[in-house]
Amino acid sequence: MTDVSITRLSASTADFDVALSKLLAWDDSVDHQVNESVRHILHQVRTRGDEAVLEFTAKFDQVNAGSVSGLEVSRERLQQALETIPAEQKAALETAAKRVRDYHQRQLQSSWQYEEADGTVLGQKVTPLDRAGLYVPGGKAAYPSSVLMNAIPAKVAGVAEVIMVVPTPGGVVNDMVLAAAAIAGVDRVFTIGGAQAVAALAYGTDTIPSVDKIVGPGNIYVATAKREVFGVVGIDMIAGPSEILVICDGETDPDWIAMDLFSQAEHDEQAQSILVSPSADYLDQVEASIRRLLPTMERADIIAASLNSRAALIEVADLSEAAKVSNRIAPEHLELSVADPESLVAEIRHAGAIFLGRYTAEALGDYCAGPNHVLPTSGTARFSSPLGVYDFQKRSSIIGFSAKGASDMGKVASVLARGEGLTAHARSAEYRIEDGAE
Ligand code: HSO
Ligand code: ZN
Repeated sequence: MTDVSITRLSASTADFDVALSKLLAWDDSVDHQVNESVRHILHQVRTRGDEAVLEFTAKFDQVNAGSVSGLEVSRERLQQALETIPAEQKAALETAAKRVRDYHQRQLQSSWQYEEADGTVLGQKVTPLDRAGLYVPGGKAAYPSSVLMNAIPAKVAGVAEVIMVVPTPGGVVNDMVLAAAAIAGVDRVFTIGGAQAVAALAYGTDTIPSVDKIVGPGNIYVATAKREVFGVVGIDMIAGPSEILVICDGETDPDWIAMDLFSQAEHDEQAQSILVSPSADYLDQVEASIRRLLPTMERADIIAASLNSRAALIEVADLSEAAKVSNRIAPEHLELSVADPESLVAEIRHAGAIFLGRYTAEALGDYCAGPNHVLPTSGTARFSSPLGVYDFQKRSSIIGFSAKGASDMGKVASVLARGEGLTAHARSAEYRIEDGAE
């Protein structure tokens, strides 16, 4: 069924706020059944290690390996995948990887230090994580581009070991995913998935080393497992369905905008595509394009379901009001398909990635622009940022007092410590107070 009926809203109506809130809500209700089975899997892997990983992999993926080492993909196999995929795919992956690497290089943070007049030294030491785990979904959702987007920032940060897990239901391996892993410099790959893979990465087994942080998208079982192991290891964000919001002044080819909306809608029935424009006539034109183009789409069913349940065409008074609506939504992807995107971007406060001008299709950002395609969804761009090198670096504070500094600050610390009733703290600081300085 590829019939569409898309929600139409106007920012000038009294019930706009209520209608918008309704549009943005999506069903992320917890599934107790899933929670329970994830907890069981985590416990089994934590206590029984490799043995449990093997059992769950046989049960869920129908892959029977004699040992977990048998589920590791050799470096030769990764290299072979790289050499056997079509030359055009290899070249595209390499171009994308280079651009992603160049962009992320600029995010590298370095350590810093400064000295106060009395010789006291303060600073921040930046170090990469030792090990990161990268979850790659199996089957149709196995995106080679996501391998690049997750692994390259880790490598740029200086993470010594990136360990990738990818389920291979029925033993089917995606060569483009393996090729992307080779290009991105992934160190080890295991063909395991689901909550059992998350557990193995979090707790470690005899064969699979434990990591410090787990990143990468996954289904409800993977997301639930990541939430559960958070604290034992770090995790990236838990991504919701993809979203795109386009602000258009009414001058871009409506077919282009229709296809941009489709590009996120085709990810998932729950994906959200929104067009905001000051021209009601233009909204009609894009809607006509949507109807005409939809039957030509391979994933028409998913697109139709997404558009019918979560899309909207929103009329606003002007581009400033469009920016306000967008800020309220805080979309994952925001296209400014207008004549002067630079001046409009000044009004944008919350968005995962901002695409400037009519030529900048969001799809370019998904693959090869350079910035990361792992972005905050569901309004979380209000307080969070794209995945980046900084997610794989951490900071240690550096504090070094001179004798004079220890004496001066010792007096301050002593007063505060005694105020808190912590005598050992106070006396520890007081030992370092120079008598002469009293
Ligand atoms: N748009 C997705 C990323 C992606 N697109 C991967 C294509 N492949 C993130 O919202
Ligand atoms: Zn995409």
